[in-house]
Formats: sequence, structure tokens, C-alpha cells
Amino acid sequence: METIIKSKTKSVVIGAGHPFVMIGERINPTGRKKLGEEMIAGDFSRVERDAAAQVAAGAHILDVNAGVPLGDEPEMLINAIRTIQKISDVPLCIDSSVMDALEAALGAYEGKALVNSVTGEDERLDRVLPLVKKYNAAVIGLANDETGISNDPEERVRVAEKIIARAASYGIPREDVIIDPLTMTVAADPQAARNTLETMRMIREHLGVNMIAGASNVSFGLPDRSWVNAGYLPMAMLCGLTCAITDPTNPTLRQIILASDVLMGNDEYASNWIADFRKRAAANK
Ligand code: THG
Repeated sequence: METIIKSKTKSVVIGAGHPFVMIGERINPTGRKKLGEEMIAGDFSRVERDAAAQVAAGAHILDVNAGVPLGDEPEMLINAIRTIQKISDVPLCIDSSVMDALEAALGAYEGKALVNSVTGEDERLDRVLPLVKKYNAAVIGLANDETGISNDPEERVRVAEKIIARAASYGIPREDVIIDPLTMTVAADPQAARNTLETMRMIREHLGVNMIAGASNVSFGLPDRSWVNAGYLPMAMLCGLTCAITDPTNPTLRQIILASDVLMGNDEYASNWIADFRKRAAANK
């Protein structure tokens, strides 16, 4: 199963057997007060710098979120997308739950976007999926519905199945649906990561679609979070995760991903690993 996300000039392939796709998480004002204030003031210089830094660190795709309380989200999202597409050719993942913002962003985006996201709620499915189809995008399906987030992996798989079936009814092929089995913090529930990992195994076995995770969620509330995130990623890759929203500018995270690709057989002859090593060695000279 291959999902292809595109900018005007670049295509990224997401799929088992391919190098793991790193989606840069940093263009997101949640938990970044300064970034949010600047976005509201119309200053997108930090967005530009953070986009460039993530791409330089190896991000294949960038997540773009402009959700600031009291901000004009459609306008800020369009501004962020235009700012990024001016300086970089990486494809984008448009992160919003506001319909007007999604529609505006898809209109402004050049390429085949990844829409982040739709849930299994009928009302959401029947609003978001027609947009995904209209703009020939791909979509992330979150494994929760009107009953909330289940702790039962089987229930999450059922929601995933429902999203894939509803997408098909709108003419969206299953390779254009990436399921998010929902990553929650282990600080609140010690079984949270296990439940998500088990969901991943079941989705891989029964549905075979690509899967995504907001990997940094797993460690909210803990100190020294990178190590926890870094432990989670290879476990999830082994369970079928094929891409993640993560921070490639964090060397711990980016190197655990590159190393896991070697170990998983996704990086033949370790050529990406070796190329990256040489690049780092040259930069340190
Ligand atoms: N699934 C999907 N989309 C998502 C998520 C998901 N989008 C948002 C989020 N979860 C993934 N993105 C982030 C981005 C940042 C952080 C966590 C998840 C994060 N930020 C630091 C903080 O809040 O402490 C701030 C970093 C800084 O100050 O520089 O942890 O699960 N589909």
C-alpha cells in the first residue's frame, strides 16, 4: 500500500518497505505562545525559519497548524502555507479541524495535500471527505468517533474500517486514507502506548493501510521527553507505523528513525544512514 503526497514539484511515498516518512511537527502554535502571537500579528518569519530548519534536518513533509484561540485560522493557515511553499518544495500536511480553514488551505495549496484530519463521526466524515475528493488530497482518519476514544484496540479498528469504507463511498481509494490509531500520553495512562501499539498491529493485519502517529504526544507531562518519544518510534515502526508527525530537528529522534530504517530493511545497504553520517561529519569539520 503506497500513499503519495505531492507539492508542485516533489512526491513523497509513504508505505511499508520505504524509508519512514518524517512529518515535521513544529509549525504548530499549540504550546508555543510566541509563535501563536506572531501568527496573529501577521509575522510569519518564525514559520519560515522553522520550516527551513526542519527540511534541512530531513523532514519529508511538514505539518502546518494555525490554530490559535481568537485567531483568524483560515487566513493564518493560508499565510503559513504560502510562506512555506515559497521557500521549500516539501509537500504539506494541513492540520485543522475547522472546516473553513481546511477549505481555504486546500484552495491555496499547490499539490496533493495530506488533510489532517477526519474522525469516524458521521457529521465529520460527510463534511471533510467531499473536500478531500474535490481537491484530490489524501486524508488522515483518527480512530475515534462520537463515543470518544476507546481503550479497546478492536473498537479503534472498527472506527478505522468505517472511515475507510466511507472514504470509498466518496471515491477516495484506501491508499489515500492514512489511519491514526491515536497516540496519548503514558503519563495519564500506563497502558496508553500498549493499546495504541496493539491497534497498529491489528490494523496492519486486517486493513493493511498506512498509519501515522503524533509521536510526541506519548510523552506529554514527563521530563526528558525526547527519550520517551525515541523509544516509542521503533516500537511503533515494528507494529506497522509508516510515518509520524515528529521533530526531525531533534537529533535523538531523527537518528533513531534513520537507524530503525536500517534495522527494518527500509534503507538498503544503509545508504541513507551513511549519507547522513557523511553530511554530519562534513558539517562538524
Ligand atoms: N495526530 C494527528 N495530528 C496531530 C497529532 C496527532 N497534530 C498535532 C499533534 N498531535 C502532533 N504535533 C505535535 C507538535 C508539538 C508537540 C507535540 C505534538 C510538542 N510541542 C512542545 C510542547 O507542547 O511542549 C513545544 C515545543 C517547543 O516549544 O518548541 O510536544 O496525534 N493526526
